[in-house]
Amino acid sequence: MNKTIIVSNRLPLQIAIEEDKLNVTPSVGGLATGMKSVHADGNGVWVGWSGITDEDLDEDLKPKVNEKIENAKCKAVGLTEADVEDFYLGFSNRTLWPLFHYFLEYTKFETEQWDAYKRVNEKFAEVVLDTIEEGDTVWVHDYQLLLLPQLIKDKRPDVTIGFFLHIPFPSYEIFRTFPWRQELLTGMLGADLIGFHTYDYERHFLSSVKRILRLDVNFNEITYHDRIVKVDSFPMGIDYGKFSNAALVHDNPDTKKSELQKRLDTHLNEGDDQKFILSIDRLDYTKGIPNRLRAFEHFLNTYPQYKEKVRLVMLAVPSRSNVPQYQKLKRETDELVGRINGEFSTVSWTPIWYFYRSLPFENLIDLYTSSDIALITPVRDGMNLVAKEYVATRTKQDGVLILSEMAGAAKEMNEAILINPNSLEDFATALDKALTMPLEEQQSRMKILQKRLKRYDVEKWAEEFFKTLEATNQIQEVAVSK
Ligand code: GDG
Repeated sequence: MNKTIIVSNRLPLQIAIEEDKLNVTPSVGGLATGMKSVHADGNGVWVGWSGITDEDLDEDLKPKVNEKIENAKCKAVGLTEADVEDFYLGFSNRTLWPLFHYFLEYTKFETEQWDAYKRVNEKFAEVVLDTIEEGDTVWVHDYQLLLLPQLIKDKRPDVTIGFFLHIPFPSYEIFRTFPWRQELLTGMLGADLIGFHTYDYERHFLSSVKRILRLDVNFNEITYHDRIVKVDSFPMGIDYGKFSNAALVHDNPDTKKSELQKRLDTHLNEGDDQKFILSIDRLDYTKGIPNRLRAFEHFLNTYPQYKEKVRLVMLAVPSRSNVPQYQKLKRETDELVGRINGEFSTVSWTPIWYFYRSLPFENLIDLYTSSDIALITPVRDGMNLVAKEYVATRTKQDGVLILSEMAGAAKEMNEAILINPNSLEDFATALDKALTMPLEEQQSRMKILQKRLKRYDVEKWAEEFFKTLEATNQIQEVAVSK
């Protein structure tokens, strides 16, 4: 039976070794969350790194770890400490991530790290090539593996390959600054179908292909050697049912309340017009956290009537804390929260509740369902699934989403209040508008958003991608037989 091989940097699980005991938990993050149902449904194998370096994996424990990985329908790619340092923390997160999110000032171009990137992409290729059988389809994910499609195609031209980029593809003017721009583009062109979240990212990619590689581009098809590579946009959805059902269970009076929910309820009941504004992100400079905090301060100064009436509940999930820019961001965030709380707090009110940790899924639902407003304001974001998850949990269709125009999700969520995350004025006006929005308007906006997200959920997204991949294959066969 033909299978789908999903390939991503990390496997959708985290393995911790504590005193010779293995602890396996599902990973947090957009990709893992999104692909979970696709992987569980199909006859698939997921190839990726387990999160444990070769050096940390004891020979005695190895068989046990591999068994756990295989039981989860996964196959591990072994990475050394040097690989993690130079390929992951280095090239992926200090070159490609900032460059593709328009943070040129954070972008480092180091040949040694580029070499590590090539080396690790080859390691992935080896495992994938070992796993492929005739008729299989390979679906490669994200910016850590941009060279992988061509490495597979070189050895197995018969295999159908899809590639999806989860982050923005930057405009040509940004991309052209990248020293190995040709290699990266040709690496991606090993795929038969290349998918992006939005039409803009697709357009930027095609423009780079035309101008850097000087290839023929016909609408969204690229002629590359004797093949046709199709490029399209597939806005990623969420597992809508999972979030809306969890919210329904949460709302049921018979469901036991979590400690967090009890605390939230206590504060919500303190005053009739106490409102919660929620923000959830990985602690990443692309997510616009300092801007949001400064804007919240500006809002409290501009609209002092909201003092003691609103609270910003901010969950920042630790991420890439070995990269210096993330450490700097952590310090800046801590300082801003401290300063704003110091400036405005009263004996009975703390304006910002700040959690720097990852929370279990149930607590995430507590936060989504208890918040009157979601304030999701990245300065750049490929899509942003948190915005979609918030909408899915609003069982009574109340609540307002304030969303940055710079998130890919904004393209499909016009009924949210869209703002420019660099404008303090936009923030303040949007917060005031959200806090005074009549319930009927909240509900009419929410209903449209929910209908759209429900129809185009993550399964539909994967289905559309596969359908297009299949169709691309047929174009290929026609082109070859001509
Ligand atoms: C990348 C792109 C694109 C967050 N905190 C907790 C938690 N989460 C879950 C959320 C959500 C996911 O993590 C975050 O997804 P995002 O899409 O918001 O952001 P990235 O991690 O940056 O993802 C992004 C995505 O890939 C998919 O293509 O949308 O643009 O940057 O699902 O629910 N989950 C739990 N506890 C937490 O504390 N359980």
